[in-house]
Amino acid sequence: MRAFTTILAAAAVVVGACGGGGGVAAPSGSVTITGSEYKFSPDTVRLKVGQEVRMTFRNDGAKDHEMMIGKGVKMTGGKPDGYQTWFMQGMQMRFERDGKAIDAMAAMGGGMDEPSDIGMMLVDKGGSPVTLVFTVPDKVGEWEMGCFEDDGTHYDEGMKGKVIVEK
Ligand SMILES: [Cu+2]
Repeated sequence: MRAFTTILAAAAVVVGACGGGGGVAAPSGSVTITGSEYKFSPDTVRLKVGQEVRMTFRNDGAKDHEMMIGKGVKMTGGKPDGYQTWFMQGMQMRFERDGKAIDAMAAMGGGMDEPSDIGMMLVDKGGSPVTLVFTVPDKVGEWEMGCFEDDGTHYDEGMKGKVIVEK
């Protein structure tokens, strides 16, 4: 049943307008991704290399949710616990909440043992959305977005999606 539902919900969002070719920087765009039990909406986002993106994560659910992008799920004690490779790692990025700049640790809710530059956005239930502003790096391919809250049970319940990076 879950697989069927996911297929129906798999409408891709393309951030911004069509990019120009040949070395022209892609136009900027913005996308809002909503988390709830246990899915992302939209569950597929397309980004263009070089595009400046404002990616907002909003929590419409009754639980705390997070959004991070990576590849290769890392297992800790038999439970999904983040990614082995992080899409955002090493990038210049900035976070905003309620129209104000916040630091990466605040965007992660603090107290995390992950590096602070993985682009994680954690929004507690009822919390204000977090916006991540970044320029899409030259990391073409299919990446995954996921939520690993509650010992990875959100991920196991299907709280994941695709981030497709194109030239
Ligand atoms: Cu979640």
